[in-house]
Amino acid sequence: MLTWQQTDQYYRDGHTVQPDFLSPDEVAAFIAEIDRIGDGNTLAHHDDTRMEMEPDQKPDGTLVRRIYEPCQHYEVFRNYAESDALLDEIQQLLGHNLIFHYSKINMKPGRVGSVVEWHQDLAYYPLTNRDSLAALLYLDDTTADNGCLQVIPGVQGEPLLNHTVDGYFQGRVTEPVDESTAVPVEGKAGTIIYMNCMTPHASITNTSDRPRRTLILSYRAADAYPLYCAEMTQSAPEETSYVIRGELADTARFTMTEFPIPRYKKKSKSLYELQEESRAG
Ligand SMILES: O=C(O)CCC(=O)C(=O)O
Repeated sequence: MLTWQQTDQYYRDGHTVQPDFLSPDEVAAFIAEIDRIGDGNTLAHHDDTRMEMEPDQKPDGTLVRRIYEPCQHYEVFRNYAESDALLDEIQQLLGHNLIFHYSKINMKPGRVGSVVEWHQDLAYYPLTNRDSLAALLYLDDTTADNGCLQVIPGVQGEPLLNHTVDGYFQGRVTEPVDESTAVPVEGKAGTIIYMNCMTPHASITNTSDRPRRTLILSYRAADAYPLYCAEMTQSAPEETSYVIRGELADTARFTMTEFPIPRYKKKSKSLYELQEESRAG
């Protein structure tokens, strides 16, 4: 369970970290499943309903950038997302009625692993309140040089940062970000990070030879209802969401008087592609 210092840090800073949350056997089982999923896929020939490849490689390159919705497709991840060890802690942060929202695995292979630019998750999927979080589980020892998560603490209660240009959603913050306040979150394989949906975060390219694989599971309080579910809204239209503990709420809880709706200029595969297109203008 989280200590009071950790829950305090989550409410104060918008994130908290717990080392050694996964056992070495759990990490090994996840890595074995990831290897199995990726096996036989190349940039030229891969299952694009299940994964996205690193674009900067030869057609026969095998580097995967992201595995989509692992909890929907692979039992080992779904069982873990439903485990009491994890839900008991999430309940400490979000209350006892919980919705599972979505999942992904960001692979960040050595030397090429893609950059993730500053963004706030709630910008992708507006909800009626901010009781939503991502649990990020490091599956490799993770430091600045293989692209650890960076967060800006203490701003989760403030208005959403601008993520638009000309009214269209860019998937990244488009106003200046004060990176002097950013904190790198390093950790050994097995570390878990709980991060509020309003916490600005980013990670740089992997400049090391080591991969930085991260399983990301997202949950929200049952009374945090989607405000908007269009085609490109994250995991719209609620395809992957279900009550994972407790009950569905009869009432939506509103804690904001207004919230920006992400309007997309064109369809893109993922955050990576959207941010790449945005950088290219
Ligand atoms: O993998 C990372 O470093 C950040 C993940 C993230 O923000 C995302 O995939 O939305």
